[in-house]
Amino acid sequence: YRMTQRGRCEDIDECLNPSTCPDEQCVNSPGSYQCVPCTEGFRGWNGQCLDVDECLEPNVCTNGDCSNLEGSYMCSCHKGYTRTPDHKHCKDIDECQQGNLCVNGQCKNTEGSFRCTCGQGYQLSAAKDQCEDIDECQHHHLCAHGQCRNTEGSFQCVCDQGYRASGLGDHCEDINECLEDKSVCQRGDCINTAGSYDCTCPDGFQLDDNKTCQDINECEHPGLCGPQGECLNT
Ligand SMILES: [Ca+2]
Ligand SMILES: [Ca+2]
Ligand SMILES: [Ca+2]
Ligand SMILES: [Ca+2]
Repeated sequence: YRMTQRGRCEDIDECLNPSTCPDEQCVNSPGSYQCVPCTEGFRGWNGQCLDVDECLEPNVCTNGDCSNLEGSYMCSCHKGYTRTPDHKHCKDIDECQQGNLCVNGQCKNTEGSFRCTCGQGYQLSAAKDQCEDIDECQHHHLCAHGQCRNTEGSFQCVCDQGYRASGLGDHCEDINECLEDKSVCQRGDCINTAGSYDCTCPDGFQLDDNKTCQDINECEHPGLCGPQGECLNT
């Protein structure tokens, strides 16, 4: 206290002197004062508590942008990152846990992003977040002697008659009918051709619908064994 001009006692406000509480908040009271530490997020300066600008500190809001708040701060996170519940940090989003990415492939989480590795028959979509079926029929000369049909994750050759799909399934191969069925020309000789086969018939046989050798019934020709003979077809 101090004496006023009128002779009364008056409280001295010690807090008017900045050096009273240089690093804390100064709280004046009748006849006294108190230096009170500032709460978190504030720092004492000449008896007052001032907001700390946390955004000026290094490594605040890594992978995001820092906004200073009175007594606090907040992070706005970059793409691929999300705020922690206290809004004070940015952490990587594990996109692979979302379940709808990299379908038909494998999802690998990375810091700030993710990566799809696509299985055979699939390619990365333009947005790089999915694996799309490759339309093999559009891009390659496949299925010679047949028609290419795109399927999910693969393709199929639908072969012309006389052809069948090769072991790898990428083209159509001639069927060697002469090897598959030794009796295909019956008594004739079989000659394989591309997409078909030919039969050549021995004497006494004729080609029937170009595919089998049929015995010729010579006795159907009248007068073959003369008036006295009887014709016996063999
Ligand atoms: Ca602050
Ligand atoms: Ca990630
Ligand atoms: Ca396909
Ligand atoms: Ca053939």
